[in-house]
Amino acid sequence: MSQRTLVLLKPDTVKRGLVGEVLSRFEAKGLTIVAMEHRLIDGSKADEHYVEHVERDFYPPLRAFVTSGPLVALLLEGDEAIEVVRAINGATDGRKAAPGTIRGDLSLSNRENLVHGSDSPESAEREIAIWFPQH
Ligand code: RTP
Ligand code: MG
Repeated sequence: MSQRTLVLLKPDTVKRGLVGEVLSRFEAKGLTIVAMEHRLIDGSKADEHYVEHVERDFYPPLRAFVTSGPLVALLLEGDEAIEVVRAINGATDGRKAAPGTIRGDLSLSNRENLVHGSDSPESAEREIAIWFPQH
């Protein structure tokens, strides 16, 4: 079933010059880029996106990280796109993520792990409304 999912190329991807590398993996898989925007977000936008995490101990440094520089927001579409993107991204902790995944190949961190992908159809709908309300 065709799905849409919200992906973020977090500020570490932009700072490290890996936007092309990461984007090309999604494109090569066959996912369609429906919308794409390069932007710097403030703390309130981060809180909205990470509403499920705002009370967690790890949230303050995560908030500082995602607002530390520009990121690239993507709206991707394709068959089973939500699960497919999370498989391409790999496990949250880059030190443990499998080789062949974005995080497994390119990140050595549990926080600066390059990408975000919606984790369910409900999350995708909520996050797409936040980042790409026109879609
Ligand atoms: P994402 O939401 O970014 O796709 O990643 P995820 O589902 O694999 O991970 P999640 O549990 O939703 O956590 C969101 C982001 O918070 C940072 N994080 N830091 N213990 C920690 O220091 C910790 N745990 C998570 C990561 O940047 C993670 O992607
Ligand atoms: Mg998540």
